[in-house]
Amino acid sequence: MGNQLAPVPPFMPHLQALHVVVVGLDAAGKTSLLYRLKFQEFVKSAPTKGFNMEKIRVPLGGSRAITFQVWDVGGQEKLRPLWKSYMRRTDGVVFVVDSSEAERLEEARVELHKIVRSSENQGVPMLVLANKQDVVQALSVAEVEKFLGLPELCTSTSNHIQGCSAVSGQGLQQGLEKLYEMILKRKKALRTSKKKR
Ligand code: G3D
Repeated sequence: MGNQLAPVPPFMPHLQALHVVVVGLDAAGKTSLLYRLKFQEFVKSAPTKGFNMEKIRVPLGGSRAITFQVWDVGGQEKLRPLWKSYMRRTDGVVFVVDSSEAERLEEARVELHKIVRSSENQGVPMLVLANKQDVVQALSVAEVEKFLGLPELCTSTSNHIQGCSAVSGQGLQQGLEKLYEMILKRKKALRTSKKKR
């Protein structure tokens, strides 16, 4: 799988390096997804254990790149201030969900809603990746979307859900393209509103 995203519009040269925080419950597949993006293959990894375990730079062609910073969420209140401070400076958020574990979707929903509602993240585009779609008993994207209550999230934050698999790579490119598009749109809107002031 390649990493050819739409070219950066010339009016946004500062967008050459985007910073995106990747969050989700432990074992959702965050590290596997990033390795898939970086190496274009599935790399077996040990589940992240709460702390900031990975920072991965994915080239997008030319001098552009997205730096992904991975955090686990849920069950470790002590770490929350730390990743919240990263969220403050991020261009976008990727929230990874394990679609094959219906019993953990409620926990994921609570964390996702906390993130979207927190003041640091107002307006920051969010891509929800319904991962592990290759697993036979995985819930469909529509089911995951409903479980997570995404349609209820009526905020200024733009969001998009994409089904994917770190094993096959399916869906990842489309998800990233959508995230990229949402980030560009927000940057453009912010610039326009600044100019008007
Ligand atoms: P984390 O970084 O979110 O903690 P990992 O999660 O990337 O370490 O993945 C946790 C487990 O899920 C790993 O298996 C990994 O191989 C598996 N996994 C990740 N993504 C997918 C996927 O898309 N499909 C399938 N079938 N499995 C996936 P183990 O066995 O090491 O726990």
